[in-house]
Amino acid sequence: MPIHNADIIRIFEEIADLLEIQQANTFRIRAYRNAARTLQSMDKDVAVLVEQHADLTQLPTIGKDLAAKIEEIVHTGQCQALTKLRQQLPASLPELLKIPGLGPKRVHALYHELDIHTPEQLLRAARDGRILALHGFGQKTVDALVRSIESHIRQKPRLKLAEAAHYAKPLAHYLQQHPGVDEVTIAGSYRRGKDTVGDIDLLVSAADSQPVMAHFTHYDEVAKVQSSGRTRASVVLKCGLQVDLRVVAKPSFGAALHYFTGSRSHNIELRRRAQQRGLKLNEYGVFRGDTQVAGATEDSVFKAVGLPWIPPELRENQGEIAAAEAGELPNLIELRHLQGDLHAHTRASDGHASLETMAAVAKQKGLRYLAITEHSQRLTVTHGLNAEQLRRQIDQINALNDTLEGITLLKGIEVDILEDGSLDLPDEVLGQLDLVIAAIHSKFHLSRQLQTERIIRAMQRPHFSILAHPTGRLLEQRDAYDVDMPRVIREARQRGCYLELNAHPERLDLLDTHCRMAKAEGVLISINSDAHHPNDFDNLTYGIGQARRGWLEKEDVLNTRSLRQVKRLLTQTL
Ligand code: DGT
Ligand code: CA
Ligand code: CA
Repeated sequence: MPIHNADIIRIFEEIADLLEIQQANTFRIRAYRNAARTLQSMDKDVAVLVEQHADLTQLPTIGKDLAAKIEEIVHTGQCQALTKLRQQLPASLPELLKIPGLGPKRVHALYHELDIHTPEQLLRAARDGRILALHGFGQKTVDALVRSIESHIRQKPRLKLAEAAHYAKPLAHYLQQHPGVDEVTIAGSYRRGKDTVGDIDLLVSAADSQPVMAHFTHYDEVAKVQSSGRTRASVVLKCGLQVDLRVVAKPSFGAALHYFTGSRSHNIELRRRAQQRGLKLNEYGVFRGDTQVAGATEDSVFKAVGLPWIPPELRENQGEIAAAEAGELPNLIELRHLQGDLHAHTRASDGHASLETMAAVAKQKGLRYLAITEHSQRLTVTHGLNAEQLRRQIDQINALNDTLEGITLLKGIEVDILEDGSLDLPDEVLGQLDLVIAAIHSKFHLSRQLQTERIIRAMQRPHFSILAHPTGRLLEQRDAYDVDMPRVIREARQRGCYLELNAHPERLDLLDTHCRMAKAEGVLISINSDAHHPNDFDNLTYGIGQARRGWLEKEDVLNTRSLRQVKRLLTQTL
């Protein structure tokens, strides 16, 4: 796919933003902005000029240095200058510049004085008075700031994957109903299994695009048609979600699917690989000269550039192309590999069903074991159990297990990690359980060091088995708490305990990058539903998606083991 002027403009603007936050030389900053404006006003892609070896310094505002950068971007898709800046400053900082009332000077101060780099952190600091204490911020400024951050956060409409599925699946089904449609696939970040998506990208294969377009724009849920052409359209649904549709002919379906699945950065890398082989790769196919050599299926596209098919979840340009080349792609975990679930609640704490019901539904979902892990006493809002109540549940589960067939309940607890890193129930009762999962439910705002030490102290307790929702984030609602995850993972390896990937679609709080880190350290991950309701076992699908994005294989996941094996692995933590 060609590098468009828009791609280069984005890079130059980001460089200028970051330089401004660094308070660099104003002439340097202006040079990038002017160059961006020049590219904006051109009526063709500068990439074409580069390919014709034209002298870019003939363009207004483009000197030698910027010409070289443009060539670099066209050839490599990247810009070293930006890569370097991104290593010096958090990537989220330029977003702060978009908040009315915040210029580079203020962003600089917020970052250096208060370590603020996201709108969420900024809002927190504005509300708890830390900003007011900063030089140059009066009460009026802070009040105005709170209002603009709130509206900024509101208009950043990324949708959780599960919510997006709720709208995208029926729409895909609706399109599939049209007689002229061969195939419908949801592409984009949705297909890559990202935890949140910015919009939905639908791809349709049809011989005649026009009737499909009309069918699409007449969908009942469409609130606004933003654009509608011969083969592409863009609408906004009543729920506010944007949907982009492309209709392509069969011979191009695989190439288009690959292109619109992205990520952008993976696409650029693959296109470069095609070029090295004397091929041209774009959304219509793979071409040698004017002859199409592949493109009807994704498989054919990869094959044409000498690679095996790469699962969409890996396509983030994080080493997947090299791994494919070396024949070392991971054999990614699938839902059917899970033999059990190690985190669930019943009515005994804040769940909605009985032990019997949860066991029956888990069994029906194909699971062979289910750990019951209520909250502990400290969490009064969730009716957490005290030692006596937990002992009673242990007896109940023992009795129930005698009557169950095809599924075994494991006795557990989701015990609170207290501020000092101790656990919310005495060792004596924890020692009677099959597993102890432990989690933070309070004091989210401790410093990175204190939070990390708190968790590590908890991990060192004698009966600790699994760290539950290890970053504490709620997607689009609550930031992760600040914790040194590499250190926690190393500690888990030494201690011989495990980390949870909480599959609840609002959490998914062991990030894909953490999964990869844990895998590299040999720390097993438990993919848990955190079910509070029988329907919640379906959460596991989302946990699997996130695990796949983290390159996890069956062997890397604790609860792919048989009951016997998992019991043995849990014994080592008790
Ligand atoms: P999102 O919607 O923000 O969650 O992320 P994506 O990845 O779905 O991004 P989106 O919807 O803007 O575009 C869908 C895919 O189309 C993207 O992953 C790669 C491809 N694509 C779109 N625009 C460009 C572009 O300007 N350059 C390249 N190389 N690929 C693009
Ligand atoms: Ca998208
Ligand atoms: Ca899109």
